[in-house]
Amino acid sequence: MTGNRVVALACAAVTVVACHGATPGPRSMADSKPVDARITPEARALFHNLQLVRREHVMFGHQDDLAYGFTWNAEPGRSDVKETAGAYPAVYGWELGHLELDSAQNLDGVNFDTLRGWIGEAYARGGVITISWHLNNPVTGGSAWDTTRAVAAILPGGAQHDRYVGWLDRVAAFLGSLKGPKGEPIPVVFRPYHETSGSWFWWGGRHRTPEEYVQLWRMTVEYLRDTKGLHNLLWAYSTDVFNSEADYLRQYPGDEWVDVLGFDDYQSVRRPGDPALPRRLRGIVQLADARGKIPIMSETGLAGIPDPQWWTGTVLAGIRRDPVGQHIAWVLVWRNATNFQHGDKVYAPYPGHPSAADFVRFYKDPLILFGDELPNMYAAPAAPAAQAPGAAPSR
Ligand code: BMA
Repeated sequence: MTGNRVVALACAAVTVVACHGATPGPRSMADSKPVDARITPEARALFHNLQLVRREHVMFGHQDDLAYGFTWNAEPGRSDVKETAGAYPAVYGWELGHLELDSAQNLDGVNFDTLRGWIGEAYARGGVITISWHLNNPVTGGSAWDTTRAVAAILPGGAQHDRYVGWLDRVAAFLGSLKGPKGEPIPVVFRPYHETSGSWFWWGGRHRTPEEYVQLWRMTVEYLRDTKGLHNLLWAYSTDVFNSEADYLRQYPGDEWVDVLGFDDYQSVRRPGDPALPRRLRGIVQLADARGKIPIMSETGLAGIPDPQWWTGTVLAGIRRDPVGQHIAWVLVWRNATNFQHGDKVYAPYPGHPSAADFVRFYKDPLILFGDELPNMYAAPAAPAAQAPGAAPSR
């Protein structure tokens, strides 16, 4: 949070009338609030600041940014994004898969103790933390991609329920151990059971009923929030690509159980000008605005980024194309994998990468925020309750 590129929230926070535009925004800041009534002050501030920032800007995120890059692994201070654009991302995505097994490292080889340090570092720098969880199949012990039916078995009364609760205890211990400099719990946008519309994970699509998914979600929220007392979480529901509201909401846990609405989309970004990208961005923003939630493009990317103009020509142009869709809070690209499983390659550039110059243009665009441009996301915005109902501004 340095320099004159830091954005001001004054417009969104105060001069509502002047900011009024054609786009429907959150109904009001009073209506728009986190689902946890006992949420920590920092996590509550994060929620409201995400709503304010997205009136004017879109934050850029990268998965595993500090953990490894194209040519390096676990080297302090390093980041392919920073080394290419000059700034760290605004949003840091992390992954908990295998924490449930009490493993020292996650399924991608990231050590959990080191990860705790990186999360603290990113938070201290003012970044936003979001965490996914590719947990193993609790019935077979296979991976998240083992689609043997398992959801019913971990619901209360199911044969694996106790095992699942034990897994949640480990997740709770980790999420509860994330502490800021004053000992405050670090806010986390927690995004379990993602890409649920697809059928490649055991919690997805064909492998459970929508009702079972809803029960799993609610049970998980209740256990971590109410039983384990974690109040530093914003809850992010996410599907894969969707083409209608009904499609998106098929297994939606309900407005009382979700803070953030996300979708993962690696399809509409394969070529410039695909109308599905602005259409889906518009769709998720409208869904979120109607509910007082925060819309995000929770995962995207083009493996290897073979198009040298991809950042501005496909991503930025797609975001700008729709006046509603551009109110997405963030767009996060996937990890710069070093193990090349699942067809992974880099999703963010590194110095010398063919798209590096375009990535710098993307960074410099006033719409897009990196870590050096963020307002204080963890301080309560000025008088959020005074926010009038109405529209997000046009940009
Ligand atoms: C997937 C792939 C996998 C990885 C998993 C969790 O999308 O990147 O290689 O293990 O995410 O990070």
